Amino acid sequence: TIKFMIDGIEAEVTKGTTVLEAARNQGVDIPSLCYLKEINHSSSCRVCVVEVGPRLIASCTLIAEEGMKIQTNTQKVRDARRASVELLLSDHNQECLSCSRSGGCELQDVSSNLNIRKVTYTGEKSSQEKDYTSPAIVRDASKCILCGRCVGACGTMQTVGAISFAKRGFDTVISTAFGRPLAESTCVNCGQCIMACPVGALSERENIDDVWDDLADPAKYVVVQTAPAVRVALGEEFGLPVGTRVTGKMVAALRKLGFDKVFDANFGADLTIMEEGTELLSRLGSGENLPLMTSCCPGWVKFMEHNFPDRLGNLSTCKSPHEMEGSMVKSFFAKKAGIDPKNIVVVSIMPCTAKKYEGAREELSREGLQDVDWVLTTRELAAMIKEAGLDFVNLKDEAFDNPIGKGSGAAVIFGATGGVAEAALRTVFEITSGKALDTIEYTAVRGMEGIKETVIDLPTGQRIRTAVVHGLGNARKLMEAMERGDKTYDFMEVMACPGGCITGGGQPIVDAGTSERIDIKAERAKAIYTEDEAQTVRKSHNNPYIKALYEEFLGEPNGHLAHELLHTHYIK
Ligand code: HC1
Ligand code: SF4
Ligand code: SF4
Repeated sequence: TIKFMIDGIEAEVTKGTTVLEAARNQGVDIPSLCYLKEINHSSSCRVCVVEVGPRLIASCTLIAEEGMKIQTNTQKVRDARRASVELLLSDHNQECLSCSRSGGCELQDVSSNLNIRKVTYTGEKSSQEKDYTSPAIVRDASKCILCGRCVGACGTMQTVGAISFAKRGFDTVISTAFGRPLAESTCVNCGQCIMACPVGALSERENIDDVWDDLADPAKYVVVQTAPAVRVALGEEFGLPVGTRVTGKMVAALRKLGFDKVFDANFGADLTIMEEGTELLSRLGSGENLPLMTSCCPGWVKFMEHNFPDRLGNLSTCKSPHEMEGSMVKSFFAKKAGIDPKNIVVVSIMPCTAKKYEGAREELSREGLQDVDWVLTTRELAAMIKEAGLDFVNLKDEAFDNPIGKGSGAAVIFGATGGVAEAALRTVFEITSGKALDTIEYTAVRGMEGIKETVIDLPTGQRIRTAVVHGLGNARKLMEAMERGDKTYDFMEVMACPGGCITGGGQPIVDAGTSERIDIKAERAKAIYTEDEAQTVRKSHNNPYIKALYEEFLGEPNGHLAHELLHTHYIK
């Protein structure tokens, strides 16, 4: 450790700590904008300056040294910070009242905390370009403050690099290669750039009004389903602590919004396990297309299409859970309820922006009908609840509708990295052994390590060498190791977002300061596993409604009808 002085008080920190971190640990809140832990350290905004001797230095890149004397709150420091923020505001589209980030904007917070009351500059503005081409992500350069946080998320963390700095000086913008529309770029729609953006320069393509319109149309039967990860994060939009489970309130709210049926995508997750588990066993048998790679993350699927097209045959042919469920709503349920599938609208509430892209994919439609019609993010659902004036926190818990409303514990853990693998192993092991398992928790695939491995020995003598990876940067590493022949697996779970869907690009946005203090991934994951433990049925194949679906309608897993309705091929 080393000792140094902050505002006349001695601080002891481990060597290598930045002054910004040290001060914050000490309870001194230095404002910042471009700094995002583990993602961006460009010190470009100069809002976090401190005085060291006669000099003003950005504290986010300044490493604390023995005996250093730091002043964080002098007239000179305050003036410099204000000048930096005023400069940003001078070239900022200040339509705050109608901005999607209003109330949750870091630039608003910093300007307000620095008591900035007027911005005198009235000169030329830089790029005002807006890009609405992507079905998932909207870019608005007029709001961009060039902090580079999105570039760090997309380039360094995800290794996609769809957006980066372009041009110079006053003309500098964050853009795609050659300024192409985002829809034509290598962007995989993961939304991690939105999560990193401190302002409203990146946001999801909103479909709230599309859903309100369908709800208001008496000719339409509107069904909603909710992803596993939404229930452990939605509460944050209403001030509840990170990691609060709000499943029952969420269902109650959806019913009050006017949906005709409130189904659970967890049912679809159980169905995926039945299909994908069977697929895994058959590939193990034939030895073809191993490792089997999960295909429920549309960000990962698109990443494969751009970067590893020769490996597309390894992807599971299973549609993702909410797509399987959409397909079941428009076939099995429609038939049972006597409704023409043409009049059914399926809305998915997802923690994810890429699901908007997935929902519109041609491969996920049948006879001219998409399996899923609209995808709303967790944030959009919160906006609808607020618009409807519901007192969310005080809603009484309600239960999902049947026959597509029950999911097992294995289904809910899909929301966290490792969950799909664990759910599959719970089922595959039991199916092959023919007897019930006592230990059903595969802890080796849990947790936040980038790449996790485990080997499962089946009673048949077969082995499943399993890898679990989250975050596309880690996925690329693993793929390259496999291409080199350094690694061999039979089964691979990949989720594009770090931590899995719990930190998907459609989840409540957590500002940079809060994400330093609270381990968001860990808290939401804990809630996911608690939700699993709270279920009486914890294995997909034991879900009574899944059994009934196969008995009454589908026949066998991977059977003829299942193939027609629940599987697809990505062949880009
Ligand atoms: Fe996911 Fe999935 S887990 S992809 O992360 O397989 O979005 O939550 O709904 O479809 O079930 C997302 C979450 C979600 C699907 C499931
Ligand atoms: Fe990059 Fe993901 Fe944003 Fe696309 S959505 S620009 S891939 S971070
Ligand atoms: Fe969407 Fe989940 Fe994939 Fe992220 S990990 S892109 S939230 S499906």
